[in-house]
Amino acid sequence: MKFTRAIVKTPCKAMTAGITSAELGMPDYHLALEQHQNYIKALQHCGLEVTILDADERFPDSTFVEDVALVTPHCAILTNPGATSRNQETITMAPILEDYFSHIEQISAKGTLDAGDIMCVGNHYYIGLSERTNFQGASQMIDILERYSMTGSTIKLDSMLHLKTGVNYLENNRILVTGEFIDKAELQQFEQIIVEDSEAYAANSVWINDFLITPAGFPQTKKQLQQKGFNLIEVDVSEFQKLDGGLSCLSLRF
Ligand code: CIR
Repeated sequence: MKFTRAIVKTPCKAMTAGITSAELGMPDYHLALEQHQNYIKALQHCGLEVTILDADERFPDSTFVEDVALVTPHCAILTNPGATSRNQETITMAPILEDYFSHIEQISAKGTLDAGDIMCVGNHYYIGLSERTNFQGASQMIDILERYSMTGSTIKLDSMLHLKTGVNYLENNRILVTGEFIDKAELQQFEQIIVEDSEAYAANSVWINDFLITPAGFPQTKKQLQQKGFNLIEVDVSEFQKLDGGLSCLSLRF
């Protein structure tokens, strides 16, 4: 898999009112802007051309662009985000994707889906059934994928926010995995790199073109990944963690 582009969206001041369960305090907007800049630099270091969208004060969580669309080699699929305050974020993403994709599809009500619940493994897409993504949303997604010669299947979440909150594909049949996903039957065919509970946030690391972007501040996971030979780029995203957002959520990569 080779990535050439990413789309990110500048955090807005209203991010301090974003949805969270983290109990880590309110994010510092100015520090978040700085961390976002460093995140962009990391994407560029991986060889990506990065499109930076303006902040949108109407949507506190809109910097987490990953949730509003699934981008595949054959088409882009706008989602129908499951949280009310985020549901209209797709409206601003639609015209942007038209610049890059000739086929654009959309998940519609009563299906809901956040693309943070989708993990791509080659031509196959694992879809988490979560509080944000319902069965109808996942079924619509699988139908769309199949129309474009791709496949999808579901994994039921117990308590995590999104599928990729706790499991991410690192290519070559390896997954970085924590918590409830370690024992999932659907994930047993992969070589598992297990992230201990105290560092669970680091399970959301992003493989891009033989680099692995990983959150700063998780020494056990870092050591483990280094020992396995990954080419790590650490980025401090503490202010996004305060909003339950991980590294992957901050970009669309294709
Ligand atoms: C939310 O709850 O929707 C945001 N505060 C965080 C979204 C994180 N996105 C992701 O895990 N894909």
